Amino acid sequence: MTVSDPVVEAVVATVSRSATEIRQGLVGRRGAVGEENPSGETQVEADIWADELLADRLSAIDGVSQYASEEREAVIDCAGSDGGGASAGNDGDNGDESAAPRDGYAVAVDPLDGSSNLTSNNAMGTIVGVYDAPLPARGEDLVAAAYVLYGPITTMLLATEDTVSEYELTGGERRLIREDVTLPEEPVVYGFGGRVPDWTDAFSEYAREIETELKLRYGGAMIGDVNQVLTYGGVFGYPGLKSRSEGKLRLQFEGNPVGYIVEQAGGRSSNGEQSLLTVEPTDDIHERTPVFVGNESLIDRLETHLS
Ligand code: AHM
Ligand code: MG
Repeated sequence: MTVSDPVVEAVVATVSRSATEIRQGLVGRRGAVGEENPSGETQVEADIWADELLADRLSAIDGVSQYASEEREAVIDCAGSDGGGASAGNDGDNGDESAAPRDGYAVAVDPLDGSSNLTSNNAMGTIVGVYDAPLPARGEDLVAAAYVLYGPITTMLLATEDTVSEYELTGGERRLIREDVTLPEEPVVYGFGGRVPDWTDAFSEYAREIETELKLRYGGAMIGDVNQVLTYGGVFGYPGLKSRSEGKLRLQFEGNPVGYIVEQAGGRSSNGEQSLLTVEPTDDIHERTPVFVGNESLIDRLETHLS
């Protein structure tokens, strides 16, 4: 099944093909490189490699005006002045990062979400948001969002304005396995990030309630945990912490795309107060935010606790 918008289809097809390569290329790229990403986290070789691979390919697509990633400081203007694709190396000399964006969609990527799981060989993901607005943009400006889950098999969840679909990715091809993905009505699982002593009292009270009702599933990669919520129903959250009120996850690369997918599947997203999709971004492309996604009733209760 192809997506009706040709630019979105080109982005999705490119990510599908790249995912197979990324999966294979992880072998031998598990080590840290001694660098930090713009959010101050240790990069592994695979983070940089996956970012460069996706930047080269996604920025070359006609109709993609900007590329941004968790692993690079600045947004790349993909067109420059001559309308051609950007040079997308990760060395600070990547494309024209100052020119005004051309018309088209902006693509924001977390190339390897949960890459610290490479050390222990657990699940990871790739997240993509396609925005119809220059970055940083509101979640409401998304026209599509997708994530790849590198689990026992490689799958993709794709949300467009019409529907949410699940695919298996093999040999660069994507095969539809589930149409109209919707959150199950009866929630089963939960997973919350951050250390318990670092949680606020209000969030701790909510978590204590949820613990008595649902089953803990937390794997250290948001995409793995969110995919369980979409499969079984429940709630995933990375809250604001006492030591860092903005939490850990990034609005443009993680919160908005995952919020969009969960909302399109019939659930809710929140920063603790309002839908992530309605949050007005600051001008920091790497802005962090508390992230909560899951069944509507569970997110409503969370907001009551945090208000
Ligand atoms: P990353 O994109 O830099 O890998 O970080 C994001 C990940 C999320 O996938 C996950 O939910 C969270 O960090 C886990 O953090 P923690 O190790 O604090 O539980
Ligand atoms: Mg991430």
